[in-house]
Parts: sequence; C-alpha cells; structure tokens
Amino acid sequence: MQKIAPAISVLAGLGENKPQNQAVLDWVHEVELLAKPENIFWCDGSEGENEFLLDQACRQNVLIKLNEKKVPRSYLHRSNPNDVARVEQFTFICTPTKEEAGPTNNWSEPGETYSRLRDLLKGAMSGRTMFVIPYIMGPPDSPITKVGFEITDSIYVVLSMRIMTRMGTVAINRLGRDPKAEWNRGVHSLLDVDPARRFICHFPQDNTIISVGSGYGGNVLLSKKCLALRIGSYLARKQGWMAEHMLILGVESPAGRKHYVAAAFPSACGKTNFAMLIPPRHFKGWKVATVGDDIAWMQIRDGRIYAVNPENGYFGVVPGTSYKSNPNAMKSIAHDSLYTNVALTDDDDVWWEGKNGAPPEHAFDWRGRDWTPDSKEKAAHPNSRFTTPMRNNPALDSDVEKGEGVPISAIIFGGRRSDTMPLVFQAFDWEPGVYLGATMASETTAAATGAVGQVRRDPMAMLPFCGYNIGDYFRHWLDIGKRLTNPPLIFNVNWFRKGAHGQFLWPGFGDNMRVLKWVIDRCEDSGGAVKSPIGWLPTPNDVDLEELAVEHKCIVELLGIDHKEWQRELTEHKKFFDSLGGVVPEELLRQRENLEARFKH
Ligand code: OXD
Ligand code: MN
Repeated sequence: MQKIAPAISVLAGLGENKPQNQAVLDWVHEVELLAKPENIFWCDGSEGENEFLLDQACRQNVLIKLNEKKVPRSYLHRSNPNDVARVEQFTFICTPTKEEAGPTNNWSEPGETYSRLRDLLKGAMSGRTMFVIPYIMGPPDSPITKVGFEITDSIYVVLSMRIMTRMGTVAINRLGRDPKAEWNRGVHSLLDVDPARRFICHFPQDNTIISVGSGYGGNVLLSKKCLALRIGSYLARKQGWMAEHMLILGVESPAGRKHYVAAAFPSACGKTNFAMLIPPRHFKGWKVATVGDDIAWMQIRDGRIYAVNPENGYFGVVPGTSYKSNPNAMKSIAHDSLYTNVALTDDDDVWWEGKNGAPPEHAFDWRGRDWTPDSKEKAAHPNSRFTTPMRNNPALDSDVEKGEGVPISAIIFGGRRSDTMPLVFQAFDWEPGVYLGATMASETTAAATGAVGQVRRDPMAMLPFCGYNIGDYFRHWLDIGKRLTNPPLIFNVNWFRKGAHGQFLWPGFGDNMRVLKWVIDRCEDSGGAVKSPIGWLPTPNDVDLEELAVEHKCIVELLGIDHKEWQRELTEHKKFFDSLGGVVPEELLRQRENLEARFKH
C-alpha cells in the first residue's frame, strides 16, 4: 500500500543544496507558499544524501530492504493498488489552442488548468517534506542536454530520480545564475493518491509539468515521459532536433566495424531486451552494446543523425525477465536497484512470473498478501518495474557519455502484431519510412491502464508521448529528412507474429540478432532482398538462420506478406489518417496511395 510519508527530520549538513539561480528560488518559494510543506529538502545527489534518504524511506515503510546477500543494496516499493501504470486518459497537453495539442492528445486550457491544479495543491504538502531535485537530461558535456527541477513530496521519487537522471550539483552548475536560462519546472504531489484527483499536465509553452495524485514512475519521474518525450518533442521541433521513444544500441562485427541503430517500439514491447541483446553462439565475435533503452534525443550534424540517451538508468518491466530472456538485465538488477510491485519471498528476495527457477512455495504478492503457486492472481503485477543505474549494465556502450552522440545508421520501427507484419522489411526511402512509422500499430500492454491486447495505431511509438499536434510531428520528420545527406535506413520489425494455432513463429530475444545482422548488411550495401509492395523484404536465404531451430515453413510465413491482410491493413491506415481530421501531411497521404497502387500491380 502506498505510504504517504510524513516530513523527515533533516540531518545537519543535508538538504541544503540551494541553487543560486533566482528564477529557481522564486519558483520554489511560490510552490512552498501554495503547498505549505513542513520543510524543504534541497537535494545534492550525493552518496551520503542517498544513504540518509534510503534509511528514512525504510523507517517510513515506503521501501522494504531486500536480502543483502541476494540483492545487495536493493529495495522493494509497493505502490497503491489503484496506481500501477501510466494514465493516458488523465494526461493533458495544455497549449493555448486545442489545435496545438492536436487530435491524439487530451487538451486542457492552460489558465483554467493552472487554477484547478493550484486548488489541488493548496496545503497539499502540509506535514510533509518538499524535496527539490535538480537534474540534467543528457551527458554532462552535451550541447543537447537540458536542465530540470522537480519538486516532489515523495521520497520514492527522489530515490528513483537519483537512479534515472544525473542529479544534484551537476544540474545546479549547468544551469548557472542566469535567470533567463532554459530549464524545466516540474511539480509533483502525491496528494492522497486518489484516481479522481490524478492529473498529469504539460504546459509546453512554459516548459512546465504538474503531476498530482499518482506515485507511479511513468506519471511522476517527470524527467522521463513528461520532460524527455512530451515537452522534449515540443522543444525538439522548435529547436530543430528530435526527441523519440527509441532505444539506441551499437553493433560491432568481428572485424571491428560498428553501427548504431535506434528503434521505436511501444511500451513493454521489448526495447530493453533488444538494447541488451546477447548474440547467439553462431554469431561469435559480434557484440551488441546499449546506449539507451527507452529514449533517444537526436541532432543533425553534417547531414547525419547523432543520438544521445538523455537518461542515466533503466525503468523496465520486470515480469518475463530471466537469464534466458535477458541476462544483461538480470545482472543489471542484481544489486543497487529499486523494485516496484514485484513479489517478496520469505527470505526477503524478489520474485516475479518468468524469473528463472521454480516459484517459491510461499511469497507476499505485489500488494503484500500471502501468495502460493496455487493462487489465482499473479505474484508480481504485470507492470511491475525495476529502476536500476545504467552503470550496472555489463553491455553498456563505451560512448554512452559522448556529448556529441553516436551516429545512427538505421532506424527500426516495430510493434506487437500477431499477423500482417513480416519479421522485417526495409522502407524504400525516408518518406516511405516516415509513412511506415506514422502508421505503426501494436497490441496494447499493461504499461498503461486500459484493455490489454487491442491493436491500436501508435505512430513512431509516440502516441502517448508526442507533446504537440501529431500532424506537425509528421511534418517535422519529413523536414528532418530534407536536411539529411546521409540518412539512416528505415526498417520495420515484428517479433510477435503468430501461426495458425496461435503460437509465436519467431523465438525472439538473442535470435533477433539474425534480423539485426540483416539490417546491418543492408546498411553496408551487402544484404540481399526482394522488392515487395511494402518495401525490401529479405528471402530466407538473406537472413543468417544457421543453428536456428525453426521450421523452414515458419520462416517463409514470417517473411511473407498476405495480400488479404494487407488490404485490411490499408483500410486501417486510411481510417487512422481520416480520424486525425485533416492534419496528415500531403506527402504521407500520397505515400498511402502509392502503397495501395503497388499492391494492384
Ligand atoms: C515506459 C513506458 O515506462 O513506455 O518506458 O511506459
Ligand atoms: Mn517507454
């Protein structure tokens, strides 16, 4: 059960890291006058501060210390059962006009929304500590890095932000004293964790986020979805760069040739697994390294795209993570991690469905109730999460701190589709590639509240994260293409295609290296493919399938396109574009017609 912790008594020498920037001080004072906290804790991000706050969080039952031998320096947090995922229906883009937010966002008028939120925040922190968290998004020496401050009354948020961002003095120094410098204002309060008073509001024009009534990471670690994606995408368009829901990985061949790839998959569709992939035995000498697992900020230089990971940690879905599916993730979360909503064993270890080994005979489920393998309900919540520093990842790329970013050779789109979408194909060019991203769809997952398993269009995996009009976002992608002299190739993958009996056709995980290898071959002009109406498709001979125990007929099915399914798909594309009410750029409407025409010839 979510604990709303009372104020902490601050030790001398801690919580005093006030910045010198007057704009920040004025804003904090304004929130203090409104929310009336018992005291203010100015975070510095130090080890000593972290130790102190972890201790306080355990005393207040916000965290449970795990078995030091099994998971050293790690903790379990249980959220309120009504608060376990992102709430897209209560997420708002508050721009002066509804058109600026566009057809895919919930819009709310800024003046009225501020006033409603102010009412909710009045006295909301009384008896609590108000933490002020300075943080940066991006490597410390990157020109693209942004400063944010998050005010929160949740100690769990502070401890999570310390893992997920570069937090503390580094941000204060980066901001400096200029009161006109650009920085993001984020205010978070748990209030009383009531879904009826849960709102995640973005004010892109003011570079401001206000989130109330939730304690779930995606709603309250304001650096992540709110700043790095929603406000980030707005700033990116204005400033000529890109903020995308993409992992970034590096692939190195045995000959030492390296390519970087960015991939956009919707939430809980395997971005973390792909970013940490370990190639199968047959690919001896190939290495995959992680730059990021969720967000890419990308700039154009010399006609090429360069990407940085703005984050400093991973906030990943736990169930299904095992030494089989993702050994690098298992090693990453084996220490110094925060777990949320997994099960707790009798010896204070963590457990979840899909973990290696037999289930425990008894455990406490994610709500803290007795659980046995006979229980009807799952022990871990399907959207239970780990929060872990990226430094824990044994496959971390050596250029992860490079401020200028890594050059991107390929962009991959992908979703969870039981049918229609082949294992992999390549778009003919940038514009058809943008069309491919714009019409992407995926079966919904537990990462957001609502029905699971329904196909929904999720352009570039940004449907819940694009902070402005989706039509302008498509236009931005098309404009970016015009500035590229060395554009990345664009691909689509689908690890989730099913056969006639509902079984997955592709083993996924490490074997996705086979698909990645074909992508790299195409980037090096060496991979074979045939022309199809949807793009370049590999034949079974073009993909390295050596030592793969998958029947040839499954491979043929995986790499094939069914014209009947694609007729339906094209109708869905049209329906989706029509539903956007005239904002789709002409070029993409033309791409749809071209695609339809290619099926007729
Ligand atoms: C995430 C998400 O948590 O996309 O990364 O929901
Ligand atoms: Mn995500």
